[in-house]
Amino acid sequence: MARLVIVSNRVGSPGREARTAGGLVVALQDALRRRGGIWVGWSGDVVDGEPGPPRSVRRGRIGWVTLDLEREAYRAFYEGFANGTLWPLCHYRLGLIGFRRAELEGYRAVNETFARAIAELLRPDDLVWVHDYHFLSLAAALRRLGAANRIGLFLHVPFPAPEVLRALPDHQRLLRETAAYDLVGFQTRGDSRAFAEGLERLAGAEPAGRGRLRLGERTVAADAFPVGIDTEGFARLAVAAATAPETVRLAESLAGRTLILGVDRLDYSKGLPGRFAAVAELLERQPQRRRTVTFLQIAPISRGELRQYRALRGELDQLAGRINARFAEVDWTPIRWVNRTVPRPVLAGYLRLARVGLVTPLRDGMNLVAKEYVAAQDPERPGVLVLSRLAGAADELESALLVDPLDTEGVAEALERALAMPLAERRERWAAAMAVLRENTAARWRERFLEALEATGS
Ligand code: ADQ
Repeated sequence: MARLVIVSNRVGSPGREARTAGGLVVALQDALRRRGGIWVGWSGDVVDGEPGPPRSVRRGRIGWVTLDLEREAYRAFYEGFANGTLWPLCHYRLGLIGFRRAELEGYRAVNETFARAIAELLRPDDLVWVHDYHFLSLAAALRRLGAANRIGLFLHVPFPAPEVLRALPDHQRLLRETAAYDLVGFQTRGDSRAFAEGLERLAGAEPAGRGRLRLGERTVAADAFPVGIDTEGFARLAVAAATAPETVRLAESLAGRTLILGVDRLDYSKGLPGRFAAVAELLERQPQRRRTVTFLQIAPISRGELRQYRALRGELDQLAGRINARFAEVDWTPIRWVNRTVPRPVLAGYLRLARVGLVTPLRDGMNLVAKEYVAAQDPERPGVLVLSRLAGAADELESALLVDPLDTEGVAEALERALAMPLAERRERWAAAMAVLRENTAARWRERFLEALEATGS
């Protein structure tokens, strides 16, 4: 079996145990353990002046190699092109896109830096698996350094349709660089199709059969590999968490009220203002629900150094305050707004406690919270998932109550329907969703991707 080299912006770290690490990290670490391999990523440190050489740690068959980044290079790469340009572009938010040539150059320079570090340790038959939009240019940089390995990219975010991609200056070159991968994997068939169309229409690639495209000398395969979770593991975590002190504390604080729960990074792609408005709409239209429900939104601050993220936080603070002021009574506030990360075992307990999981992104590659919510439920008394059609997860979780996140009234109606749903229907919908999650786990996702990557010719 070929050795595996994984590249991602943040790396899973040696000390992180399955209990605290997310399902994806565990799935990737398992592959490294079995095949032997290296995980390469940013160390999390920025330095002034020239960064030192990469640092390596080894535990058994897995090595971790991390790079520091120079402050300005990091800013251009991470805050600039990756999160200020590509993130809004991939989430169809043209109005939020910022673009600076220097940031695109900085992005390429960081991709180049990673390529040089990887080339140093690469053996000829290593499989290289790169993750996400931070590294669209990495394979091209590796090829320039002579790497003939099979190199795959998995994109965790959506891929924009050609008409949206066209807004990005120099998109042809970025597409050509992406075509230096042997395989590009996406969350949904729609994303995979958008990539193929973009490559054909905007960069002049030709279809080469079996989902492959030819561009100049290179052939790149594109396909959908929807990310899964460790379904049974998360379900077990939720059972164990049901009686944990944190879960009991939340349950007692509800004083018999029904919990509607949202859990997201604080990101404008997650549709939080619309979600708050939908809860307000429910309380407006269904006065009998007042005092009987509590909406808890957990959203740790993310990318707080970017203006759009700070503005969103201000907007949500205001909105939560206004809705609470409108509906609250001396012994009840409808919205609990918590900007904190929750340890995974605790999160599993909260998800199990919630009668409704409310997941309403305006666009999302997959959305694992939706899947975790389903896996965490008590099979005897499962809650109901209200899920945006624009999350990749909606392709698989057809038995959820699917909503259009911009339709505030529609989301409020779905909430009412979820709250009123008879137990038999809840069980039926949950069982259908759970069957999908048992079939497509994180481990299955990883194996499908690696099999497809091994099947590409280098
Ligand atoms: P994210 O945008 O971060 O990921 P998501 O998939 O929902 O979105 O969450 C990733 C993980 O973070 C989940 O396991 C979730 O439990 C955890 N998480 C979120 N909020 C948390 C909180 N408050 N406390 C603790 N844990 C929290 C990107 C893409 C997604 C895609 C994933 C994986 O944007 O579309 O599903 O990668 O491919």
